[in-house]
Amino acid sequence: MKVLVLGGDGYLGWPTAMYLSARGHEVAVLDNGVRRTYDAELGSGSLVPIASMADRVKAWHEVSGKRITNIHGDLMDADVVYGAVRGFEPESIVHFAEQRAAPYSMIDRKHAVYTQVNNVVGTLNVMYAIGEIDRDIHLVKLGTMGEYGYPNIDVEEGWLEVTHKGRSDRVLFPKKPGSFYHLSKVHDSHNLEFACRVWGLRVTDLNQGIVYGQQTEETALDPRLATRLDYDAVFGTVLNRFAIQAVLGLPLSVYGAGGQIRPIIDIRDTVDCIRLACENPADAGEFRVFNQATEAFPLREMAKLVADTHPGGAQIEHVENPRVELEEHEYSFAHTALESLGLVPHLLSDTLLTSMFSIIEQHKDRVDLDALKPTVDWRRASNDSSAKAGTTA
Ligand code: NAD
Ligand code: USQ
Repeated sequence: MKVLVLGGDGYLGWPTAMYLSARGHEVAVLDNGVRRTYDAELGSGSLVPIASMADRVKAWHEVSGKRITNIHGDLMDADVVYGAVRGFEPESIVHFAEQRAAPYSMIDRKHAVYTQVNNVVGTLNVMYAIGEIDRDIHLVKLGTMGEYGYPNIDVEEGWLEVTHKGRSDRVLFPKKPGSFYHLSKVHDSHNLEFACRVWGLRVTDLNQGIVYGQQTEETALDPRLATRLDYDAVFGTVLNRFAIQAVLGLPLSVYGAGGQIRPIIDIRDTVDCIRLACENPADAGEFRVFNQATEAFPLREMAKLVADTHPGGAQIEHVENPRVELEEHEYSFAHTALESLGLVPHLLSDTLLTSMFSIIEQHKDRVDLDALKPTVDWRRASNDSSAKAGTTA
C-alpha cells in the first residue's frame, strides 16, 4: 500500500514511517520542520540527539535497503498538499502534522491562534485535496483522548446512542476538552465527520492517549534513526518526564493532587495501531473513531510506578497545578476496536521503563534543568507576545 505520512519528522511520525516501510508499504513523509523551530523558540530540544530529515531517510535506506520519499512542505499551503497527493498517489494518508502541545497552545493569544489555524486549516487542506483528487484515499487522522475530556459518564469510541424525549439518535460523543490544542482536535473531528457525510470520504479518527517510550524495533537499529524524546514542561509528556526526572535524581513533578486519570499508550503500540488502521480502511462515507489507548492510571500511581521501577528510586513532589483540570475524578473508556483488529498491547508494567532509563542515562547531560519547570499558566489570558515564550506573566 502507498502511505503518505504527514508530520513524518515528529516523535511519532518518523517511527511510524519506518514501521510501515519495514512491513512492505511504500512510504512518503511530508513535514515542514516546524517542530524543530519550536525547540529554538523555547530554548529546549530532544534529550536524544536526532538526525536531520534528509539524513534519516538516507540512513533508513542504508540500514534497511528501503526508500522513504521525503517531501518538505507546509500543510497550510494548499498547493503543497494537492501536489503531494497528486504526485505520490497514496492509498492512505496518516495525518500527524499538527502543533500538539497543550501548554504551547496556552502560552498567549498568538500561540492559541497559531495552534488552531495550523491544525484546523492544515486538516481542511488535506480533506479538500482528498475530496477533489481521489475520495478512495483513506485518511487516518490523529485525534486525542483529551477531546472527550473527563466527563462523569463512560467514554465511548467516538459515538453515543442517545434517547431524548422518546426518540433516539447516534451522535458524536460530547466533548469537554482541556486546552486550545485539544479544542483544535475537536474542530478537526467535526470537520471530518461532515466531509464523510457530504463527500463520502473514508476517515479513521484515532483518539490517542498520552504516548510514552522512545524506542521501536526500527529506531533502535541505528542512532541516526532515533526519534525525539522531549522533557521540557511544554512538549515533554508526563511519563517521559517522570522517567527523565527519576534518572536525574529530581523529584517527579505531579501537578496538583494527582488523582487525574490519564489514558496512555506505548510508542510501540502507536505504530502498530496506525498499521492496523491503514490495512483495515474505513468504508466510504464512514467517520470511524478508535480510542487509541490501552490503559489508564491516576498520575500519582504513574509516579509511584516510575519511582518503584527506577533502580535508584525517586521522590514524588506534588507541585502547584499550572493547568485548570479536575484533580480527582472517575474515568472509564472503551478501547476494543483496535484490539479487535489484532492489537496486542504492551503494558506499562512491561520492561519499557527499564529500557527507557538506560537511554536517558546515556544522554542526561543534555538536559537544561530550567526547561523542566512548568511556566505556562492556564489562568492567564494575555496578548503579550513580548514576554519570552513559555514564561508566566
Ligand atoms: P510532533 O510535534 O513531534 O510531530 C508533529 C510533526 O508535524 C512535526 O514534525 C511538525 O514539524 C509537523 N507539522 C506541524 N505542523 C505542520 C504543518 N503545518 N505542515 C507540515 N508539518 C507540520 O508530535 P507527535 O508527538 O509526533 O504527535 C503527532 C500527532 O499525534 C499529533 O497530531 C498529536 O496531536 C497526536 N498525539 C500525540 C500524542 C503524544 O503523546 N505525543 C498523544 C496523542 C495524540
Ligand atoms: N502533568 C504532571 N506533571 C508533569 C507534566 C504533566 O502532573 O510534569 C499532568 C498534566 O497536568 C496532565 C497530565 O499530566 O494532567 C498529562 O499531561 P501531558 O503534558 O503528559 O499530556 P497532555 O497535555 O494531555 O498532551 C499529551 C500530548 C498531546 C496528546 C495528549 C493525549 O502532548 O499531543 O493529544 O497527550 S490526551 O491527554 O489523552 O489528550
